[in-house]
Amino acid sequence: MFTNKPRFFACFIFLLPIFLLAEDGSLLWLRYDPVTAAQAAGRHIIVAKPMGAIVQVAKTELDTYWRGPTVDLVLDKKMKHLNEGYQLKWKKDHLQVVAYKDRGLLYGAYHLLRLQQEGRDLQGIDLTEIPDYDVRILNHWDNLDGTVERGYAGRSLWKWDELPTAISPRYAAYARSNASIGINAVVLNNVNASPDILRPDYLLKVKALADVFRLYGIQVYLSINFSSPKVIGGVHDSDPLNPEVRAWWKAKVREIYKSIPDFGGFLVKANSEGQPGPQDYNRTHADGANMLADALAPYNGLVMWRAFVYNPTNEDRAKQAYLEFVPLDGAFRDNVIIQIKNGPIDFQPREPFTPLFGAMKETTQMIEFQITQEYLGFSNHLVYLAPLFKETLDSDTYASGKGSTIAKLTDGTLRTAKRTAIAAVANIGEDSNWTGHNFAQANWYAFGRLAWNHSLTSDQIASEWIRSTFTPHEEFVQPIKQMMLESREAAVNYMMPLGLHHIFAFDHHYGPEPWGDRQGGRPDWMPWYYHNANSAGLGFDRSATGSNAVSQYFAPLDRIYGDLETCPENFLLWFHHVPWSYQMKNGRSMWAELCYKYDEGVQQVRAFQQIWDKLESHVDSQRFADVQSKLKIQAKDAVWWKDACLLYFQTFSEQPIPYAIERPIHELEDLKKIKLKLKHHN
Ligand code: BDP
Repeated sequence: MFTNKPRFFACFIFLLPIFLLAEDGSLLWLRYDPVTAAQAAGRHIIVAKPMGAIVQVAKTELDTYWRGPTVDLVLDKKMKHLNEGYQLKWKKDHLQVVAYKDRGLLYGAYHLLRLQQEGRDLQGIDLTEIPDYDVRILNHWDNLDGTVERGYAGRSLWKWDELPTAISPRYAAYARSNASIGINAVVLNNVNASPDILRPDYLLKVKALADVFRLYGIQVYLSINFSSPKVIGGVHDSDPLNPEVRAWWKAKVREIYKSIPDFGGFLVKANSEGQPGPQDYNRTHADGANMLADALAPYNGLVMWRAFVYNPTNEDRAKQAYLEFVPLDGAFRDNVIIQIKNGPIDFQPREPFTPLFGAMKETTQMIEFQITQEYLGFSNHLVYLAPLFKETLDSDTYASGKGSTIAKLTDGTLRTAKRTAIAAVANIGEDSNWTGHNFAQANWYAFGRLAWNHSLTSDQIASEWIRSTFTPHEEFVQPIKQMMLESREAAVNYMMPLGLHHIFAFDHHYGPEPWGDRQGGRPDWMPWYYHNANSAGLGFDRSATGSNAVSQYFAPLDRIYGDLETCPENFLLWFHHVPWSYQMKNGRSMWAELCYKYDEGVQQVRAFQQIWDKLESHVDSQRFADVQSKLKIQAKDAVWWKDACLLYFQTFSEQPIPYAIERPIHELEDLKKIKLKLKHHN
């Protein structure tokens, strides 16, 4: 007996470093320790029979990981108002989770495990959680060949070639992670959709995924190609008013629901960036969306019709979605939701909100965010996105008077909706840590949490995530949280301060190229179209003297944005062409302020490096090294951005870079020669 002990300890000591080394981030925020027999003794997870498959998952999770008292999982059909939510209640000697739906019990179980993981005291707990949105959906831009458009975490999780025969264990792990933060729907494929996804052989693969996801309360949606009837259906065209086309969609939808009875619906990118759509047949977005909506209606399916539409016309790109969609207000079926990107251009580091929000009074609208960091340094830069998401959700549109925030316009408070929804483009791939950067996991987490409860603060979400993902030690949590909270503003500073936008390298969007130009290329894909630098100044004049995009905003925002003196400085160059010498509120010239902002961004990232290095002892070696090396890239990139933009804009401002800030270390001509060989798949 005694002889065993030292061996046991030796083995433990030997294994410990391996365990720490093998910390590859794959566990995400779900780091529950299984209970021991002793911990489980005397506590029960009680469920009334018969038990559905989702409730079974909830019970198994608690059976395996719950170290607290007995938990009673109760389904109460009188509690309709809870929707997919739940109540957690302390009852003398046990805890009760009450829900109206099976999913509610699952979410309640994850809530308990989260509280346990964060080390919270549950005595006397009494809370009710009801999700703010009905559909909380991730959009995967995954192609059928395994590539991911704008994906920076490896190839697609979906192994189309192996499905439906081989079911990767990661499918369930993925679904579980989503369920743990309340995500209840996913679009599997790229919005630039291949018609093949609707072929019978692919639908079998989709069904296999749906069967796994269903256990975690997740519904599957598909992006469709509007030309599918013609391309794979052998129909003469795809005109939404052609009865044959309509019949084809009806039959296709019937076929889908036969094997996937809880199928969610379709996401559609039509007449945008070269994708086919109803306008090809002189029909409207409403004609196209309603045709699909009619096919889906008998099954309670939804159409998420994207408003991300623009063409290379003389009209300011920022105005086009509004111009195309507002005249169609009221023309859409009630199972159509217009899916609108947070900003009117394209997921820039900072944009004002899209003015289409609230401008359609009789049409359901939802917001689309981008979690994947297409315009934020890919998975190399640490940028915590909750502040960006919150900034848009909390923006007051004034659509129905003061207080008409985008959150309230889309969550059913100010506009009635058959179902409300919120979407984000996923940052997930087959990398072992799922998201490429360990801190990019926080953005997936933050989206799920905000989709559930948009009044959570960025601070609360960061704190939860850090505690669950790393450690609950305050010496670690506080500085890391500060770093995360500052990181989005830092990225804006070193990339595009003061409202600058879209000055990225062509096509792949990594790194600066404010000088970028392609002979014969679309102007609305060129940086000069957006920054308009000349000897007079910098910025896009969207005021009444320019494109007048400001007029699309409700009063008083049209006036506030439209006047150089009242326009918030973080949107200055978004709405105005501003003289280099224009005096900012702090007394500096616009040129000097631009220089200081870029410099501040660089200094912020340097400070992140220091914060991280100082906390090494709190983190396992693998994740420490991963994050450390990415911060190095970010710091180098920040200097690259600063030098490229300041040296280039200086050729117009013809003024010195203020002597108080760090001097450029690059030559403009050298920076112009950088041509990264990054592929953008679509
Ligand atoms: C842009 C991306 C492009 C997407 C498009 C979209 O650059 O790859 O296809 O948005 O959202 O952000 O449709």
